[in-house]
Amino acid sequence: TVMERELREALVHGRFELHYQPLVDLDDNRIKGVEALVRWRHPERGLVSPTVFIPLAEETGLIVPLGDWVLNQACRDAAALPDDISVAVNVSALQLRNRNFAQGVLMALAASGLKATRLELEITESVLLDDTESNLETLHTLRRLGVRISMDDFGTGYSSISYLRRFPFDKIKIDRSFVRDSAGRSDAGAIIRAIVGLGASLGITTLVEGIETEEQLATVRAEGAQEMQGYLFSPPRPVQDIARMIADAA
Ligand code: G
Ligand code: G
Ligand code: MN
Ligand code: NA
Repeated sequence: TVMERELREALVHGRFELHYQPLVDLDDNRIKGVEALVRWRHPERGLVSPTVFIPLAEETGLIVPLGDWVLNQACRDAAALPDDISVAVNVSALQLRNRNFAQGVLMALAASGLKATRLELEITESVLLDDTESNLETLHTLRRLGVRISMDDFGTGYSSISYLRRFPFDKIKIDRSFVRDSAGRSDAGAIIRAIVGLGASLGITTLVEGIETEEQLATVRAEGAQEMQGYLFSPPRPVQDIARMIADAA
């Protein structure tokens, strides 16, 4: 297709860029880390959202070289941020299934000088659905090296909870649909409270995604979540803007 050809060209010509969204500690409102979110700088269409091209990149296998670029760029950008700021990178199923994935992560860390403990990999349930044993093995290898593993979009799939038994995730990212759907309801927060409790009993940090209002922030704070992410604090921004935000807060 036309878009597939354009994606290949964009890779060759370096037309992707990363924006970063803060992950915020609910105790002190400080930025603990940032999530890398890829955008495509298209010559005619402007900045294209990953929701448009990631599915095609996954179908065509282009996600493997694109994901490798994302990993390397994110590690380089993070290495220039203060030492106590981590960077979270989204990983697709096809990337993890690749035999050389762990090696690629190590190379990105070595090339950038970023400590493994400052890198978080975000995995969705769909990533664990296929080829499970070798995927889990790869994740264990990376975790032994100090890389942290987060379960992204928690609660949107069918088996989120059973995966918590199969792999020792470091963080649960509660999907933003739970916050959205809780607005103005009397049971607001009940599900978030339950997931936070589950995380706590397993020693897993919980972050709530998609915080857009002060009311939602108050709810997740009251329910005991440790971290939040959302437009209320900041949308994804270019790395220079994020670096300035971090410096201004220090
Ligand atoms: O950045 P938001 O702005 O629109 O991202 C939309 C979706 O694209 C999210 O589900 C996000 O996880 C996914 N996404 C963003 N960047 C990457 C990336 O580098 N790799 C993968 N696999 N998915 C990404
Ligand atoms: O990786 P994940 O699927 O969680 O991707 C994060 C997505 O959520 C990105 O598309 C990002 O732009 C989006 N996002 C981040 N904060 C908010 C928010 O407060 N509200 C909404 N609706 N989307 C958000
Ligand atoms: Mn994510
Ligand atoms: Na998510």
